[in-house]
Amino acid sequence: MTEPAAETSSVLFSEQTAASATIGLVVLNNPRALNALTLEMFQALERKLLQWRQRADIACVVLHADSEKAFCAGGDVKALVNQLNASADIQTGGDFFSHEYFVDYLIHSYPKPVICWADGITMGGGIGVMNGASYRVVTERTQMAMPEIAIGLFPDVGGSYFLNRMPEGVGMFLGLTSARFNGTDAIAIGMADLLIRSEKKPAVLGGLANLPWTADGATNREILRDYLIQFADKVEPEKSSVMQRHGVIKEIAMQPNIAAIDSAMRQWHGEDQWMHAAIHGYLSGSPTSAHAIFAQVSGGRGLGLRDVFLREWDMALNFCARSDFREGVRARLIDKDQQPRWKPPSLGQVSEAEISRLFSKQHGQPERLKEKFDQLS
Ligand code: QUE
Repeated sequence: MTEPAAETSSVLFSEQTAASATIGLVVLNNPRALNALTLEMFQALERKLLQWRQRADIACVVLHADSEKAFCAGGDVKALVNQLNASADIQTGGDFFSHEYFVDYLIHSYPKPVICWADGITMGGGIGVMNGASYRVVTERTQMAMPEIAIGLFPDVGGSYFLNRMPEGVGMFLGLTSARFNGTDAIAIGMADLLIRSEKKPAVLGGLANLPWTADGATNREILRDYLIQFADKVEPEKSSVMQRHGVIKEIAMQPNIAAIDSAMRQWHGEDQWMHAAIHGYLSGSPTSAHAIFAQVSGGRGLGLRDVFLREWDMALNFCARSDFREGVRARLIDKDQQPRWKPPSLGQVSEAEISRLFSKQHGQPERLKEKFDQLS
């Protein structure tokens, strides 16, 4: 039987109970904003995921959306920037990002298997909630990107971690260009586990409650893998648009500094539409973000996930306080004039001092977030 959905209407929770276990279902339901995640949605997710984590009868959790268009376009940065502009209090940003990163980390460290059904647009903060799931499912409609450079931000939600675990140069390139990638690409670069055609979703989710669940999370993860694999398409990594271009991506992105990457981006001339769109994404993005992203990704190489989220939290607050972030959100999502006035307007004018400042801990250590992380282990 299925219990009725409850809690905030922008995230719906329900439970499906069969003989051996209960499945917890989460539906992102903010369709006017392509399911972009608000503070209230993160708070509701946190409450429910913490409850389900303690419940012996919950065998597995599913994150999905009912939309054909989007699983999740990101964090609701439009709402965030409107609030920042209205309140002048930087802790508005601190609160938003600590809830976002805590939910992401909670999913990464969840003791029960989590399925994320990432059908349609899955970008930025959507990738953040997807990435920690045990089974990241993409479909033939999945469109992914880390597009933060376009809004003067940086690929947060663990980007310092997962961009460094892609094939050589790919993470740096995707983070600097906001290039789109599809489900086949996601599997080829390690950002998804299974490609299942979207029309199979009712059958896949409908069968979950009747699997032979045990009391052990690790066993359940295996049971679930064997089940999901039956529905999956075989993916040929050589069909990946990203991996077909791995040679040129490495030539551009594997450079000792951002100035060298910038030259390589500008020197690329070709007919390839995918590369063209990617380089346009870089060239129209914030130069300050570009410089910071290089430092973020190259400096994030040795960090564990917990340290990554704590560092990104400091960065995010600095971006809220002073950077191109508000201007980028204004230009892309509020006024939609697509004419961000980046300050400074070119990479050569970005000072090292400004980049150091963006990594500084001037807003204090994220003590509260640290404590919450510690309570999970
Ligand atoms: C870059 C981004 C985001 C973006 C556009 C970018 C992002 C995000 C949204 C978004 C989309 C629709 C909405 C909304 C936000 O757009 O992270 O509130 O209704 O969430 O170029 O990083």
